[in-house]
Amino acid sequence: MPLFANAVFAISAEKTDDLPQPEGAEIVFAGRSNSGKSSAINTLAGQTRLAFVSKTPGRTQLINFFRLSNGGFLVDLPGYGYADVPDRVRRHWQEVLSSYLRRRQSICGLVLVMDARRPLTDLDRQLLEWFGPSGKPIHVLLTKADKLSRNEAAKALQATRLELAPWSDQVSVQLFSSLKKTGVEEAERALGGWLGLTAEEKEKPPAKGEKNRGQKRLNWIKAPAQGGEAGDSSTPSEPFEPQLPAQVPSNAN
Ligand SMILES: Nc1nc2c(ncn2[C@@H]2O[C@H](COP(=O)(O)OP(=O)(O)OP(=O)(O)O)[C@@H](O)[C@H]2O)c(=O)[nH]1
Ligand SMILES: [Mg+2]
Repeated sequence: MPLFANAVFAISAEKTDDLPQPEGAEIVFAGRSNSGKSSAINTLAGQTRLAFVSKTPGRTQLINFFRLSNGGFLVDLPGYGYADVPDRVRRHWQEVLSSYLRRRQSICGLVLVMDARRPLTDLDRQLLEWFGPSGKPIHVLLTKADKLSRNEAAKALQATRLELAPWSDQVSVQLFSSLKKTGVEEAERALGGWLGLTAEEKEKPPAKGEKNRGQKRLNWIKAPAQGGEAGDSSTPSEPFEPQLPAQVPSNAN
């Protein structure tokens, strides 16, 4: 059973004021429009229509929260970099995203979703600039890996890891495909770790006369997180002053 199989839609927010009170640890999915964020959430939840997927870029226009059975959340962000958006809307989203990523204490980690064919665009780097100073973990999914040959995919992975090597304490990178369902276990390990969930292989005691004696079941169990319960948004995390790149809009005159 997928790690996030019990995820259910909780709430949508259009602007920072609409954000729900932090209740549990939030795993945020961010990335360029059409990179496959909503698809990745569906894949990790083992569902087809939890998050809205579309061929048309820019379809996720709200911050969507999906509640997990352990009290945490998966958060699907609107994509950036979609050209066909009025400036006013683009600015609005840039402000909402940067503010959410920089200030929300309950975020426990960022999943940066990038098309394996076009990783680390300027906007992806800007996102890393916004979130990096938090010191919280970042897991990169190089999605649509099925569109590359095995060799090309390995090269994309290696090149991205190399570029992000200076932040290897904070950043991990993997290949992923929602279409082929590849990379799911690796992603589950990374994200489950943030929520204090660990895979434990348990042998089911065979009932008398039961078939499949000794069949193994993979269970995800809740492990105590440091500084509080797993999924506890009160887990200590210092506020930080982000180092904003020059192109980020600021309120200064
Ligand atoms: N081949 C392939 N197609 C994918 C994969 N992941 C997503 N797609 C397709 O890419 C398109 C965009 O996927 P979404 O999951 O909606 O992308 P998104 O990042 O949520 O897009 P926005 O909400 O617009 O930011 C859809 O047509 C998906 O079917 C994948 O791993 N492989
Ligand atoms: Mg989406």
